[in-house]
Amino acid sequence: MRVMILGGDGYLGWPTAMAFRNAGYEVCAVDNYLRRRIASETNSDALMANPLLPERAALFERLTGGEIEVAVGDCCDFDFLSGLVRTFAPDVVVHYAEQPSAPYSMMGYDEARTTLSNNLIATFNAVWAVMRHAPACHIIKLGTMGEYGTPDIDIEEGWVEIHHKGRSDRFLFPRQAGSLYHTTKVLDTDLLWFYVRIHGLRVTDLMQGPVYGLSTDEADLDPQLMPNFHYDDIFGTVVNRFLVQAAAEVPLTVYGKGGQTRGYLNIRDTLQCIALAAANPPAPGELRILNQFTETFSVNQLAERVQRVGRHMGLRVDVQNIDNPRKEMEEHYYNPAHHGLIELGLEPHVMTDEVVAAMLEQVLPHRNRIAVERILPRVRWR
Ligand code: USQ
Repeated sequence: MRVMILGGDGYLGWPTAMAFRNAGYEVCAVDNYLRRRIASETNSDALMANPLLPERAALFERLTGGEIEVAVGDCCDFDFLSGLVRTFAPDVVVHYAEQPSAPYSMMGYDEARTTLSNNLIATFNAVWAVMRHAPACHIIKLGTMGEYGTPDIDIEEGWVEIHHKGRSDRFLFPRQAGSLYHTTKVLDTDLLWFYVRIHGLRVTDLMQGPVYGLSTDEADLDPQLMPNFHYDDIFGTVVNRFLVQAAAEVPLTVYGKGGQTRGYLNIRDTLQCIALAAANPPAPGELRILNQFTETFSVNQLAERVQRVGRHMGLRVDVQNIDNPRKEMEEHYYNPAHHGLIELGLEPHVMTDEVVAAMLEQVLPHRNRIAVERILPRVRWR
């Protein structure tokens, strides 16, 4: 099997590339370093310096003997992407090549436009490149649980049966995202559904919650193979931020009341989910939607847990409720379904105190690199 990873330099893209290669797939990792560039422009560089893709791939090959092909270029450039799909002939395209930060997308016009155009055109080009050169290829697209928002009803796995005036039909579950970034993922889903309906593509759209952690089988081989780990307010996600804040003994930044509840997963489970999706493709003409998380937590529950474990390790960890920079519900109903990946064989790594302690142990050696001015929110929704 041949897998092309779009966004192969990212927090998830690089670990995914290594995991597929170790599982025996031929792998091509594609990236234009957009996230590195905008993280540097916003003073949001990752905690540890990560080598560029060719260097990472060369190191991985030295350590494992497995070759990862690297292509540096922009998925928004159709000639580049379609040429690559034609020559590499993938069986699976994993599409992560999106501007991934909700706060970045809310900074101003330029950042919003970059997010909108990058995310939608990358998806559009991936669809067209596959239709032209590899029509049987399975597209695995990373969506987000944030597409659904926080409705006051149970969230289904992508689809819902609607009964209306004595008739019924199946539709995409209603979506109402809370940032422009999350909205681009809603638009991606609509775009994919259109091309699946009309052209019979086979697509898996994974509605993923916030991911945490920095340990995978391959990343653990060498510090230079670690995923890029952000803790700033723009590219860092909440669990990773809390770990770094605890390590720096800076109060944990709970936004608002802290009742915001989301579905979380360990980075190891992201890798499992992608592997399971790839090994079990949907039929041509099917848009399969899977909710990709293993456990739900409120922000307060996460903060309590990191505080408890951090204190146990001798760290001075306080929790501070700060003015919420986002426009979101701080107390709400949240009950999303997530059966599909479990049925495919996902075995969750749940967030025990031991897991939190192990993540803190990985962060602590880097504590003198933590720039505390990147911790408090610098972007407001309004
Ligand atoms: N939050 C805090 N304190 C912080 C950081 C975040 O209370 O210091 C809160 C946020 O207000 C939010 C929740 O934690 O209610 C999650 O925020 P996040 O920054 O971890 O996640 P989010 O911005 O929603 O985006 C992240 C990824 C994105 C992915 C998404 C999944 O950056 O790529 O799509 O998680 S989900 O959240 O389910 O939409």
